[in-house]
Amino acid sequence: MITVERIELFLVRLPLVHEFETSSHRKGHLDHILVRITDADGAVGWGESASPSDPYYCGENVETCWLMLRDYFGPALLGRPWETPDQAAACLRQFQGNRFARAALDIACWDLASRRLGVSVATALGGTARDVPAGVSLGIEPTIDALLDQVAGHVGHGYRRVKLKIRPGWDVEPTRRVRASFPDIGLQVDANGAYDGSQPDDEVFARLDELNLLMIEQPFEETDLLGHALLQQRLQTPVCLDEAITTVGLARAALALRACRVINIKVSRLGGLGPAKQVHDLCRAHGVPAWCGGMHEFGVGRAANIALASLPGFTLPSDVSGSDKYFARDVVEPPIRAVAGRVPVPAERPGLGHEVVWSEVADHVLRTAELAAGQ
Ligand code: OSB
Ligand code: MG
Repeated sequence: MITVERIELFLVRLPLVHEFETSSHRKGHLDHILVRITDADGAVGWGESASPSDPYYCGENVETCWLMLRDYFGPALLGRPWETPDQAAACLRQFQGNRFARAALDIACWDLASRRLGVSVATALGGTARDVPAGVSLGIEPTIDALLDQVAGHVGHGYRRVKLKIRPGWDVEPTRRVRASFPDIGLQVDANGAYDGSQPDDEVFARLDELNLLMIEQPFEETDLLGHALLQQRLQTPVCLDEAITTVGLARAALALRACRVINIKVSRLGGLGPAKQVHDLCRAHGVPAWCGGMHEFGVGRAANIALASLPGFTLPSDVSGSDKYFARDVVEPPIRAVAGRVPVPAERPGLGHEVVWSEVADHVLRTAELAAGQ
């Protein structure tokens, strides 16, 4: 049995090497919460909450995550014995929602439990791939030429799949120009819900449908399964859902309603590796292609994404680029890097397979908190 006796929270700020703009906002640095758990034998596990600082992508933000971890999730896990990460997750079952916060502790429990067994998280999950195909997600740029430069840089670096952020007014033309300049890459777009779901006949979609895209991700808002189903009926291009799939039940509903033909599986959005694996298993059982999405994770969360993406149902390239795309310095060693567009899975190393470098955390930490059993 494993009993977590200490939980430390670290709010860490890393600057981005290149500003990132989506349909909703622009950012130059990221504040994520790193979590370190220590059990009664002194074994340690790390997790990350990759919640954005502001509630544009989802209802959570970094302060709600801090509060949930400090006042609810942390105290509910402390001092409660468990054997598997699924049992650890069950300690938080009485609480609703707040999945980005939940994911941090879930990842830390997977890391700690796998380290104790001397296996990697990838192996503990049932992952088999030795490396995973990685794609880059590119933000909205000031000009189409600047976007073309970004695509050229990443394709030159070996990436073979590119995702473009779109919004009304920045959609068909930039996508068409990228397609024309890079006819052979895997290309897809992500709207983060910026279009009006009552208009599935918007001609933008018919025009995007002609550009040989791998998918159109989350065109409408989070809860609009019907709008996505009506759009999917009109398109050859698969609709992919991201924000909409916050639970295993919603994944089941989306597939039953034919609201999408692809699912973006995110550890953070689903509240941990356990539920993310369940959505993976569902997609696999239905023959629905899946891929692993990202939230600009630091090395801890990124390593968890890579472990997940090593499962056999991830048949499309994932948003698991090398962390050098985002950060000059990351918090783990060895650094996470793509080689010829693929990221290696550290399947032979215990736990997440990338060790947290304490000095990097210390150099970038904004705030800490510590919870101990019996306090
Ligand atoms: O919608 O997939 C998204 C980043 C932050 C918030 C939402 C999204 C993204 C990305 C980046 O697209 C994916 C990555 O981590 O590389
Ligand atoms: Mg997305």
